Amino acid sequence: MLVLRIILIWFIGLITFTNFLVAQDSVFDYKRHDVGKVRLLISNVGTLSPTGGYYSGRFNCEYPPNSGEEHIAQAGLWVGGITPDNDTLVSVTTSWNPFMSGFEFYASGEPWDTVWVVSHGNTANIPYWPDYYVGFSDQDFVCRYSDYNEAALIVPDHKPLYIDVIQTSYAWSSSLLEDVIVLSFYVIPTRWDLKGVYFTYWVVPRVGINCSAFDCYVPDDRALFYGDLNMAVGLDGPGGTDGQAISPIGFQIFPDQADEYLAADSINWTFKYGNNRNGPPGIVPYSDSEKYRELMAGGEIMDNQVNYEGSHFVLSFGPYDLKVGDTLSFRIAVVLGEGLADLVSNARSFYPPDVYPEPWGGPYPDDTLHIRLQLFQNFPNPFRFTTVIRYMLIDPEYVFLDIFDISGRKINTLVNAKQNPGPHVIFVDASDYTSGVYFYRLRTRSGFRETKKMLILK
Ligand SMILES: [Ca+2]
Ligand SMILES: [Ca+2]
Repeated sequence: MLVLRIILIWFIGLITFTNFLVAQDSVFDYKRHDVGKVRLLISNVGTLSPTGGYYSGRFNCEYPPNSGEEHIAQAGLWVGGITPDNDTLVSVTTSWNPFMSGFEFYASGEPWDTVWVVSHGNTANIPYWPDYYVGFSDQDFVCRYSDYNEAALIVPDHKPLYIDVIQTSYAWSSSLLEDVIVLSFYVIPTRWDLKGVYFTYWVVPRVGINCSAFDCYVPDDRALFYGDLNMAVGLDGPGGTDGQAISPIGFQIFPDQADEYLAADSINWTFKYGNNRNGPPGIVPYSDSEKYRELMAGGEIMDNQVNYEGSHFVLSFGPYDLKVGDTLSFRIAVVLGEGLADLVSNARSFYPPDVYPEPWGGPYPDDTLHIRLQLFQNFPNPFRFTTVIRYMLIDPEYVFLDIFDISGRKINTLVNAKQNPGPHVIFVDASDYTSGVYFYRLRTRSGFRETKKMLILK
C-alpha cells in the first residue's frame, strides 16, 4: 500500500511537471555539469532533479561518469522566515503538499532567464548580475528564480516570502576538485523585512547502481551526519536490487556571511532524517509553521541512522534577520568519493572554509546585488478577458502604467500613483476590448520606460 501511495504521488507529480514545462510563464532550463567526475543536473527552479531523472534515462547525479551509479532522487532549497504580519512561511523548491502541485520557485518568463554557462576567465552580461559575471571554475552555471511567479502562486497553500534567489554552481576538472560541485545561493528579500530566516537544504538520496524498477534505489539507503564538517551523507546498503554503490553522497553547508549578520558560533544547526515509512521531510510535517519549527529551527541533531531503510534528510541553519535589499549567501558542497572514507577525506580537505583566503574564492557579490526595476510579460498571453501585468520597483516611485492600441492611441491608464518598492501585480479586465494587438507601457518619474506587447483573442 505504501508503494502504491508513493507511485501515485510520483505519477501526479509527473503530470504536474509536464504541464509546468509547457504552460507556465517561465523559461524552464536545466543543464548538466560534465567537466569533473560529478555529473550533476542543475535547474533554474532550484532542484537537483529537474527531469524526473531515471524516467528519462538521465541520472540526476552520476558518479563516476558512465558508471550507472545514481545518488540523488530529489534535493533543493528551503527558505523559512517570519513576515511582519507574523506569518511563518517556508518556500521550497518543490511543493511537498500531498498533491505535489508544482514548484514554489520559478524563473521568470524572460527568454534570457535560463541556466547560463560561463567557463573560467570568460565573462557574461547577465541582466541580474552587477557588472559582468566572470567565470570562476572550469564550468560555472548561473541562474535565478523567485517564489512569487504566477505559476508558484497557484500552488495550494503557497504563500510566498517574496524572495529572489540567484544560484551559481561550480565544477572543476582538476584532480583536486573533480569530486565536488559547489553551489552558492544569494537570497534577496524583495517585499518585506524578514525575521528568523533559516536556510535548509533537503535531500532525498537515491544511491545505487543501474536500478531499472521504479523505486529500487531508495529502500536500502541511510543517513549519517558529520558535525565537524556540517555534512550529511546518504549511504547505499550492501546488495539489494541496486547493488552497492561505490560512492555515498555528502552535502556540506557553509554559512558564508555569518560574520556579517551574526556570529558563527550563534548559528543554530539542525540535522534531521526521516525514513521511507514516514515520507520525506516536508510531507511530514506538512504545514509551513510545523516545517519551520520542527525541521528548520529545531536545533536538533539526530544520531546517525542505524538501519538501511531509506532516508531523507534536511540540513539547516539560522536564524538571520534580513531587510529588503539585503543579500545573504550560503554555499553547499556536493561531495563524492571512492567510498565513504575517501568522501570524508575529500570533504575534510577543503573544510573549514577559512583555510581558503576567500571561501571558495568565487564570485562574491555583496549587498550591491540588487534586483533591477523590471516590467514583466503579462500572463496569460494571449488572453480573452483578463490578464495580469507584473513589475518590480526598487525604490519608491511615481508610476504610470498605460495601455495603447495598435495605432499608438492611449486607451486606458491602469496606474497613476506613487508606489512602494517590491513586486506589483495589476489585474487587467479587457472584456470590453476587441481582438488584436495592444501595448502596455510602464513609465516612472525617475526615467524608466518600457513597453511590452499583449494579444487579445476572442
Ligand atoms: Ca540504495
Ligand atoms: Ca544497495
